Amino acid sequence: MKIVTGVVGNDIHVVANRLIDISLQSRGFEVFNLGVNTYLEEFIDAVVETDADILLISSLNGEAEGWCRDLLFMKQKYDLSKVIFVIGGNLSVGEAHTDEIVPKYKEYGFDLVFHQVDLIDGLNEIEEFIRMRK
Ligand code: B12
Repeated sequence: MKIVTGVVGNDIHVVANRLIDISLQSRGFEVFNLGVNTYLEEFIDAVVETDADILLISSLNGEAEGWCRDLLFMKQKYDLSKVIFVIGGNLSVGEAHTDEIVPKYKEYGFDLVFHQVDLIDGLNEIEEFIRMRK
């Protein structure tokens, strides 16, 4: 399966991005890693160009909300109904409850939302989600 990944907006935290790339490759995904400092439009362009099955966005500095609000609009514009949209990392600035964060990002159009979730647990859940969808 093809997966586009990267770190959204003005965020330059690169370490998790490298780990995610390596972990996804070791699980057999074909990875298109756009790296840090990537904007939503660039992610969507890459998904369309590569015909990706999954878009996995990371945010570590907590500012993803502002950069991802237009996801629903983008999804409609390009008919991305078969693509799985995932976001994870630190999804708020400062303290916030997962119970508040997850529904908010789902409203923006994400299928899976991982706020401060361990990477291995998150990737296991993504693979389970793919199995259930088939
Ligand atoms: C190193 C670091 C920096 C370096 C980054 C260098 C680089 N090029 O990578 C520098 C010094 C540049 C930096 C800058 C800033 N930083 Co900084 N930084 C860190 C630090 C100390 C470590 C981050 C790291 O690499 N961790 C190692 C990786 C492996 O772990 P991770 O990032 O947590 O990622 C894991 C999970 O989040 C998860 N994950 C990530 N993405 C996804 C996606 C999915 C789908 C899943 C399932 C899981 C997942 O898996 C990863 C592996 O386990 C953290 C504090 C900390 N101890 O974590 C702060 C931290 C991330 N930084 C923070 C902040 C605020 C900033 C600045 C805004 C500070 C400032 N005022 O300038 C700037 C922002 C710059 C920018 N434009 O983005 C905050 C974010 C707070 C928030 N979200 O509320 C933190 C948490 C520090 C803190 N406690 O306040 N930072």
